[in-house]
Amino acid sequence: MSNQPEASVGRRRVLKSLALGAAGLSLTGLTACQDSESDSAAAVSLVTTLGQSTYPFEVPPLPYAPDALQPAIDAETMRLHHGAHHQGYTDKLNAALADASDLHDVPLRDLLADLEQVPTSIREAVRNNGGGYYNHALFWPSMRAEPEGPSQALTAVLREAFGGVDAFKEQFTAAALDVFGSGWAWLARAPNGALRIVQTPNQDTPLAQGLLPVLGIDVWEHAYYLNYQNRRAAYVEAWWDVVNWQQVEANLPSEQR
Ligand code: MN3
Repeated sequence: MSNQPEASVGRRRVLKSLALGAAGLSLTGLTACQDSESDSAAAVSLVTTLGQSTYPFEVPPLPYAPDALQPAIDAETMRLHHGAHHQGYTDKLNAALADASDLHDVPLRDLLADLEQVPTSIREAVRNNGGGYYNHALFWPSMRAEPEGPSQALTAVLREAFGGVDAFKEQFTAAALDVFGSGWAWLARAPNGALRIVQTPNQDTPLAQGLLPVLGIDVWEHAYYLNYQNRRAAYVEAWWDVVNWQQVEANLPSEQR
């Protein structure tokens, strides 16, 4: 999982067990998927790679053109959301951490999973802007133009956990519409491997709940207001058309794939 030095073994052990402690779901058909030529076979778990990133943080480039997800997400929203909002969280996160040199080598996932280690003077800034940085870095690659549907393997995972792909989408959509004010809805994974649908307010992350994110939708108004105004339901419905299911599958730990 990590090439970091042994400096924070205790915390790392906790997080490692969080990442690797699956065993909950026994899943069929997943091995075959790993040998296929599909996108998911080549995709890397962003949950792993992003979580290991350290200060200073940089906004990852959009993995597609700003207009690529039209009509679900318009180009202007994408430019503002990525270029202004995500950049803003990133700049403020870096500013908050600039003088906290003892945190510069702490992986982002560890910071967000254990905010108690962050000095109180910058804790809220790290919580809000670190979460904003992390959540959006997961969000962009979780979408793509003309996506393929879920693989047979992922379909089996979602059937076992939620009763089927459609049932999962219904439950996830309900959670997204039920977020009061600004926040996110997530498919996330518990330490025992169980998959859950959860909500986070503002820019809080599933990491702070002891969960690993798999798929999230941003339901802040800045994610949809230009195109959909207050019609969050229309945005969520259109968003399903651009979900990158191969990235979703890649974000599951390897023992679930
Ligand atoms: Mn946003």
